[in-house]
Amino acid sequence: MVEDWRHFLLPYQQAVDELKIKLRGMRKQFQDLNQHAPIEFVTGRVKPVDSIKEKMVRRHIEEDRLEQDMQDIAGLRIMCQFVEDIYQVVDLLRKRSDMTILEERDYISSAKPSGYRSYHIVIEYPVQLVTGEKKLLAEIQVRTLAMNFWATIEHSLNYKYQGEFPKELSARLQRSAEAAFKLDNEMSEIREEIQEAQNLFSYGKSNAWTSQEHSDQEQQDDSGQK
Ligand code: 0O2
Ligand code: 0O2
Repeated sequence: MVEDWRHFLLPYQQAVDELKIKLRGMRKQFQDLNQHAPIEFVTGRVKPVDSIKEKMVRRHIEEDRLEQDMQDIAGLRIMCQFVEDIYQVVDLLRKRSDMTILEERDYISSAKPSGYRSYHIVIEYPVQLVTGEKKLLAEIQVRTLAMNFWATIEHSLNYKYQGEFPKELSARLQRSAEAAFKLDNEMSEIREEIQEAQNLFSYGKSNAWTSQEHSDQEQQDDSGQK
């Protein structure tokens, strides 16, 4: 029996916090190199206790097998602009020495029956505790903004219908999943053009910063003279 959930989940919270910083750091490094960042934004959460308990019942997971059999107690989500970015992010994760990839599930090339698309990676991640190192499992979901939009909507509808969607709604969700995927493919087609525009935009922004800093400097110099 897990007597103290707060104590049990503390290492998972540490893993989520650390991984959020590391993954957000990857985005910053691309920006620093003036390169297109394959990561748009990162979220993360520790699965709420009620959801853990519900999944244990649904998946017939015994409490003493929880750490091994529930892979998404620590969950990270990486949102990307383009489908190509997803595979770049996955490649980058494969090369990291601070985590070990145990499983990969590609629901992009083959969507789930619901229409859900995402790339799932299960990692083993070591957290350093005062009692020593603890290796735990975490799930990283990598998806485009369009895939995320669809999954978020479908997830909230799931709360209402408990997965038992009326036929018509289920068909609409599948059609909208296909529409989202079509949008992703269209965006991929014009990816280079979009990225050129984004580079120009960020160049403009960095110039604005330079002139702002320059004008701040000028003001300081001015006030220094006075
Ligand atoms: P709902 O109802 O779940 O959609 P920070 O800036 O890091 O302090 P941030 O980014 O505002 O905080 O939030 P955080 O904690 O990073 O992200 C929390 C949101 O991400 C939650 O949504 C989670 O649902 C969602 N999330 C991220 N990763 C996962 C995952 O792997 N699985 C699931 N199910 N959800 C995930 P909300 O806002 O709580 O609302
Ligand atoms: P939550 O709310 O994220 O905690 P599963 O059978 O789905 O429980 P499995 O097959 O071991 O788990 O892993 P899978 O399918 O690779 O990943 C499960 C997670 O992917 C889910 O977690 C969801 O976050 C997401 N997911 C999978 N299928 C769908 C779907 O059809 N719609 C949406 N919106 N999300 C999906 P949980 O634990 O089910 O929920």
